[in-house]
Amino acid sequence: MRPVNRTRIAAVFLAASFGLHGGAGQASAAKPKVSIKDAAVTEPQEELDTVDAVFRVTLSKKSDDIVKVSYDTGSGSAGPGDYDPESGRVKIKAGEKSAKVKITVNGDEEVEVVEEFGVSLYEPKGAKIDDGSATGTITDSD
Ligand SMILES: [Ca+2]
Ligand SMILES: [Ca+2]
Repeated sequence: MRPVNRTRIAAVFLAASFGLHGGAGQASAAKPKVSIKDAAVTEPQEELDTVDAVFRVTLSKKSDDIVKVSYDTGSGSAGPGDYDPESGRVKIKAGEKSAKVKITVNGDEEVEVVEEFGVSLYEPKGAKIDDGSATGTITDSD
């Protein structure tokens, strides 16, 4: 009878330990979601002038940990020259809800239609991507 009892007690103890561990896992909150918002600028008047298209990268909720996400630009009707293609990694500090990605838009003296380029998010750390693509709109000034 004794061996049987010890086995039962050990099993109950193991189940309790496992239950505690599972509870701690469930208590850790779900990751915030990260999104990038569109940006619109008017092209600078002069050929050598630039303006920043500012894309806001936001979290669905604050995080206790730093959130990092990579970004890359992609040409649409606006091509390199209209803006400076760029990639990088943006950080949102612990306790904050947003950060900015600035893309340089270049002036020229050509008459153009309204043009667009894209910014995409990938490889998030500490968050999941919700809306990972934004459009940058450049309104011509010539
Ligand atoms: Ca242009
Ligand atoms: Ca122009």
